[in-house]
Amino acid sequence: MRRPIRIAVTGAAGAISNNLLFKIASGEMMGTDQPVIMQLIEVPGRMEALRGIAMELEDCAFPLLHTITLHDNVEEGFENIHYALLIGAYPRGPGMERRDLLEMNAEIFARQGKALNDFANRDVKILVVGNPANTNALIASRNAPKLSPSQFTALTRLDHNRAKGILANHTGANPKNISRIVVWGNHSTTQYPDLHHATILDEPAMQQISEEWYRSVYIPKVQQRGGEIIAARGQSSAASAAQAIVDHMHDWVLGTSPGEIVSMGIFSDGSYGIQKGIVYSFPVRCDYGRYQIVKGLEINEWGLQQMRLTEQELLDEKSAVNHLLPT
Ligand code: NAX
Repeated sequence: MRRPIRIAVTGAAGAISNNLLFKIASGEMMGTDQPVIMQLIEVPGRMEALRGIAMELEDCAFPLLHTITLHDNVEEGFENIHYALLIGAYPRGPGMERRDLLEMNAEIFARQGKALNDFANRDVKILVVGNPANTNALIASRNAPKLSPSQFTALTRLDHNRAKGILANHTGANPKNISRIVVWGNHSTTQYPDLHHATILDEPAMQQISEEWYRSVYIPKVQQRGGEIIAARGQSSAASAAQAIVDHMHDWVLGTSPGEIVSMGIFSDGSYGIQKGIVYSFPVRCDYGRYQIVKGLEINEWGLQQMRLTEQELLDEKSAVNHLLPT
């Protein structure tokens, strides 16, 4: 048996975590031969609920669950961790402007960045889920000068999985036969779900759907899926978000399947003309615990416009929090 790895989860008593923690403990994320130590973090007022979840985890008697520790602060919770799943965030309340949400969360993610810098393992891999995820990842990274920006990622795998699921449903294909979907940009309604490189049973996906359906039905549906779920359920996506977190971390750590492309929010290195210094969703492949942007995909003029639109939103988010970023 391998040595246990330490995984911190913030927002550990929330809806996503309620689905996620059991998957992690069962080995679905890091492999069925990898024991885990879970360092679960909540705000002080939710510690009792967190204790309840810890009891449920214990009651599953998962062979891979080595230890659970509970924390009401990130400084203790991030001690010696190898992985950080930053899910807890300040929720958008009625009448709150996007700028207010950005500022409230900037404080949370600045503190978390500093705590990662000071207490986590030097090789820690970080996934930011709490919204606005891309810009929160940027803030955390800027507050962690000892860590490389490449250690910080944001979740756009839910958008990627949605793009695959909705295409599978429309064409009647099995999701396992759909490959090379790309979601570009922000985890928001400006994201660009791109099917121009995608295949269904190794044939180009764009030849199996109409351009009209792609542009006027499919893209808005993927972009607005989060809102559609809130309207139907009265709550935001939780189980599918947990699955996307598992998929993102699994592929980052254990590798993508041969030939496959997945979407990850990562710091732009200037690829495809996207400005450096923002966290943007790119097509990547992972191997040996590292991700690499898939280069050389051909993008048409219309696609480039979509990519620029979502880039602009991220640049605007960045300038809204710029005064809070350390220089
Ligand atoms: P919940 O409100 O159910 O749970 C959030 C939990 O985080 C709460 O228990 C709260 O006490 C805790 N929390 C808040 N601030 C904290 C802090 N500073 N430290 C530790 N814990 C803290 O929300 P849930 O449905 O679990 O969603 C969590 C976040 O994920 C939200 O910001 C949501 O917008 C975001 N999402 C992001 C997605 C993505 O694809 N990037 C998709 C799903 C989800 O909407």
